[in-house]
Amino acid sequence: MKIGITCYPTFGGSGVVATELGIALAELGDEVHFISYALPSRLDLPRERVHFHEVVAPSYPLFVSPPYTLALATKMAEVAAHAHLDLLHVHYALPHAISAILAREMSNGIGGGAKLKVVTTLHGTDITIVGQDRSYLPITRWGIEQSDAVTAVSSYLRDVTVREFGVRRRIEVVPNFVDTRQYRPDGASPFARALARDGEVLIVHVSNFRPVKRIGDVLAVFDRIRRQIPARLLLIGDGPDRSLAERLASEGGFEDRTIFLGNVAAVETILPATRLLLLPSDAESFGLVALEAMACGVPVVGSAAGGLPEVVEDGKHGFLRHVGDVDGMADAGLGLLRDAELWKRFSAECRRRAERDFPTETLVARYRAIYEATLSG
Ligand code: GMT
Repeated sequence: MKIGITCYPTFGGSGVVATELGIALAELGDEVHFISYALPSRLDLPRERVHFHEVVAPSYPLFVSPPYTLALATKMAEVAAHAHLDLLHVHYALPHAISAILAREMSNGIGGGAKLKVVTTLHGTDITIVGQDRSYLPITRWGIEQSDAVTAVSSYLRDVTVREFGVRRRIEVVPNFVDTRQYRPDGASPFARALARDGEVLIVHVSNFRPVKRIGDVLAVFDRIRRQIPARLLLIGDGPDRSLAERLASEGGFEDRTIFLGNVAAVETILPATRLLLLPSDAESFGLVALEAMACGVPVVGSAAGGLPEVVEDGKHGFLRHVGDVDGMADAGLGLLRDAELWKRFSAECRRRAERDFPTETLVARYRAIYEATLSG
């Protein structure tokens, strides 16, 4: 197959999943064309059968902002025509699904070829936050309805989409996946191993530092833990609430126990050096980083909300508490960190679950089956 993939090229989970999917498809013999405004953060080129097409949205004094949606649609149609694409698989509904539908309409019938198809994968805030803004809800719903196939990364996200958007069409749940050969318990780099001082445990949080991640809770949980045992907090990623995190650590007097690493492409070299991942978000549709941590044998303490319980089983791969229950999360985390045998058991269960339930091969095959059904439909 010849597949166009569009995603946000940043460090977020939707871009990571789209990139890993594209790489895996190319390894299976498909031809993959990434179409975005920058090279996806985890896409290392050159690679056989993988191409990248940069979208540039020129500015003009009359435009409020450069119309990226239109430039993207134009580029999609152009690539579809030149590379003879079978379908466009877009990750994150807005504006990618809209651009893809426009591209499909533009491409229709060009060269007498078959109609270009559009597969849309819903990832999270495209549905739970952005898509529900009244300014965007009708067009998000239209994008979902007009796509040839739609997938969601968890049952939670599918249910929210059906409930909040009132869509009746089929939405298939295809969970995210992890490459367990790359994410492994013995994969820590010397750099990562040297981050903890003698006797300290490393606790990690990875995110885009947006309000939905509840960065204040990450710091509050860590503060409670570090008062009881020697610990250090690694913060990976960047975003609007990073300065809040820096301020909270400094006001709390534990600045020297926090390390801000910023955006890191190779998180698989850091995660295995840590003992606990904190993910106390308001809601994660899936929580890809939790799965990545689990593949590295790292248990998770986070919120019993959204799709996270579909990835982390409370009491088996970590502990999930009500959103905002920082005392409960700290107690659960301490319980694990203080009991070496319990931690070992959880760690082994984490790895087992990643290998058994979220392997790349199985879930990439699910996407391929959706492509095939869409193309023959
Ligand atoms: O939706 C977002 O806020 C961004 C998106 C991303 O690009 O990181 O995250 C979502 O998609 C990920 C990949 O499917 C999921 O693992 C994250 O849970 C989800 N984020 C939220 O639901 C907050």
